Amino acid sequence: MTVTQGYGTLPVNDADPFGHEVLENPLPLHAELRDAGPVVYLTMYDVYAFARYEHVHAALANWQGFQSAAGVGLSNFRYEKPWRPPSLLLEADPPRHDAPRRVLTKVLGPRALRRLREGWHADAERLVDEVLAGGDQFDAVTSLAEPFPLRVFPDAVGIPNHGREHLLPYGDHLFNAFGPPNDLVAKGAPRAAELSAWVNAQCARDLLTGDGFGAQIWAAADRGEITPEQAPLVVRSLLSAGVDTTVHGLSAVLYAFATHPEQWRRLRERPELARVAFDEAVRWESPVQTFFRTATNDVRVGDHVVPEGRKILMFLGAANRDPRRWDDPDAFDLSRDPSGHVGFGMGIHQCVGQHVARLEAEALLTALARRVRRIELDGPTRRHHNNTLRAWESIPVRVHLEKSI
Ligand code: PQS
Repeated sequence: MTVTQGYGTLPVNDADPFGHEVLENPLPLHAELRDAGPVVYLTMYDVYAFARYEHVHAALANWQGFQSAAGVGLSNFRYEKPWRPPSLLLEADPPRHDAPRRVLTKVLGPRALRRLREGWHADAERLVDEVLAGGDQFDAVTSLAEPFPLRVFPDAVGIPNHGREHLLPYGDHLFNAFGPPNDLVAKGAPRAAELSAWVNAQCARDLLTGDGFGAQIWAAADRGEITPEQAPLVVRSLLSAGVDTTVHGLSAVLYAFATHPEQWRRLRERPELARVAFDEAVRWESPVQTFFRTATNDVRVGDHVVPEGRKILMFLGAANRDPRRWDDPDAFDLSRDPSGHVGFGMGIHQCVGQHVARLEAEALLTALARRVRRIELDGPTRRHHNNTLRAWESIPVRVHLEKSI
């Protein structure tokens, strides 16, 4: 269906991208939206959508034309009060965005992570040993993808042990809250205030250990790089965006290998492919599926105009499998170069934690590849539905062990 608007007929789609049917399997909607044209109007939410790689990439690279300060969820901060104080990174435009971003770029950069590398590899070996000691059948989500980030990341930030079970539910609600106020948001709402209060409390200077990411953010405030008022909100960004995302990214790569035995064999032959494998899984699965931008002026897209102040939904998952950009896009293939995927975003907001995520993936995959000859599905998988994240609740697997270790 199309409607007449401006210069021509604007493709229209009535689907609910946040409905359970689409969350269970978004791929058919993605193909429909990509094929409909460079921009599509979504009647259900009165928003525009980009699903082709070219246009998603171009919009993310153009922060002047497609802003974040009106929120990257459906809710437009120009008219609606955000459910929590806006993130200084995610929900900000330059120039306000830049100082907090510079601080995190350094705190989470490849150089800073070098001192964590050895410990995280040892932690991964220990976790894999523990899991395998329990037998050759386990759930890749609850035995590996959840426990590993929870074992290494909160320690690296430097928060206390008590209450860490709040991290995953907080993230789940946060990522639901970028979508419409549907049943998933309603399910999380009763605990939102309590979870938020706990997360906010962990950002105080006196709770954080002396050498973690949190303390380094406070040290940047001492140096005047950000203000002392900004420091707790920057710590909050780590606790918000650093846990669920990596859990679902690790689930994605484990699922990919459990369903592609020939790719697992390649990884075992060349464990240095672990990082490429993780990026290819991020492209293939797109753990962060969607977020919004807001047009800062009337923007022309092909024959159409997105009016100033309107929200545009970016379909990262659709862009990452756009056949106009990728050969055989549905194949999980370690021999492809996945760089340029938009699974971590693009441009000035591109995931500042991506090196942390890659280090976690590398540690876990190399530990697993050392001991496991083969990994396969061992029963029905179950998706976890979230308005933003493409997630798994359960991936039952069976492994065949390397005998010599
Ligand atoms: C924060 C940063 C990033 C924060 C959508 C949202 C996010 C990917 C997609 C995210 C959420 C929160 N990341 O700074 O609090």
